Amino acid sequence: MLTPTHSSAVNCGQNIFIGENNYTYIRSPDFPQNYGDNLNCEWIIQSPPNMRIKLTVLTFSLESTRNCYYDNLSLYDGKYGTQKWNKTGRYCRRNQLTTTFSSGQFMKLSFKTDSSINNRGFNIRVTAECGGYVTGSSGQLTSPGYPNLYPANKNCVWKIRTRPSTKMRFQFVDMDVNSTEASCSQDYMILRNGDNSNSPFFLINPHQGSSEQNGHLCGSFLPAITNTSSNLLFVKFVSDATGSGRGFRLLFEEIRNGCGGRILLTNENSEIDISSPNYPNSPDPETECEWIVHGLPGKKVFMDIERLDVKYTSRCTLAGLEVRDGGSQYSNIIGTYCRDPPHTLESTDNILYIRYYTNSNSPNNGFKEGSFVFSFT
Ligand SMILES: [Ca+2]
Ligand SMILES: [Ca+2]
Repeated sequence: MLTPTHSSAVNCGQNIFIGENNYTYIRSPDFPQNYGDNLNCEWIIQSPPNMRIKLTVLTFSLESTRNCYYDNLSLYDGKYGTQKWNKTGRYCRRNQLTTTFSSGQFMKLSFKTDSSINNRGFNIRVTAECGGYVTGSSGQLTSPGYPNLYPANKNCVWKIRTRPSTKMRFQFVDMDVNSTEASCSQDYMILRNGDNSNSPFFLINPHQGSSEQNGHLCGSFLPAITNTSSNLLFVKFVSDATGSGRGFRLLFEEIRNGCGGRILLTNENSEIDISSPNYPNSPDPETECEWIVHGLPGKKVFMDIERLDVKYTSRCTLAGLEVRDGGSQYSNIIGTYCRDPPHTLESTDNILYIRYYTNSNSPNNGFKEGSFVFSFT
């Protein structure tokens, strides 16, 4: 069933697209002979939407040192299915690198060697598997092989993610999942309100009465259009050994959460309080809001920060309040604050850009989300 996408090994670095039901290999240069000195190779791998990348390590033999400083293979995962790289590891020792999945559609491998002592290198098989992060302001998710019959024995987990500070509306437009409809125990789907296997079920099975809902979906009747309570949706699809169907097609789109926006200050309305969502309670995880505040022509915009309480990190990487002297994210920065902000800030002209953000992706991670209030005069 699998067909090779390349007849021979790819060389020192390449962009690779790995399709469904295909495979290829990433090999160190000259494999199975020893690799050379002073190499710097980079491979970027992309899988189809709704799939993630699987690396299976067949051979791995580098100059082996404690911290892998001399020769190494580094792996980078594309965060949330994008090409924002998260370094996941640096490897050089035998058995140190095992079967690895990307979190979404993208992965990067970087191979570096120094000027002495070489080994055979590596031979890694690359395939695409169902599941992973699906990121976008809207999009669709389909079962493997859709609209053809889905394969047996699949277990796919997707995490759909729209932009921070939005919620999501999702809708099934096709569903043909082969199971006994009452219990959905053969082939089924599970949807959860969040991004992990502990998030609460969506109990939206149209075949099941309210007391029978078990979190499983199957059959051919479409569940109602539903909203999530954050920007995250967990979707699982399971098929057993026999009996199949077309599967499903699910559409999603983000809906605004009501944070941020444009504010016009006028003579009658010269002071406005704004705050983080849910203030004085914590906002949803991974909240991001932008405000653009316009003053009257020729008048400055003042901003009083009455209270700022966000998770402190150096450079405010996790959370903060960013203020810019102008009307966009590219305007000159006035400051980014996550502790002890100045009491008053002011614009040069009559416009101020304000961004509030937190990068906590789990509501249960134990840190206190920020809250603040400020006003303009
Ligand atoms: Ca070396
Ligand atoms: Ca089945």
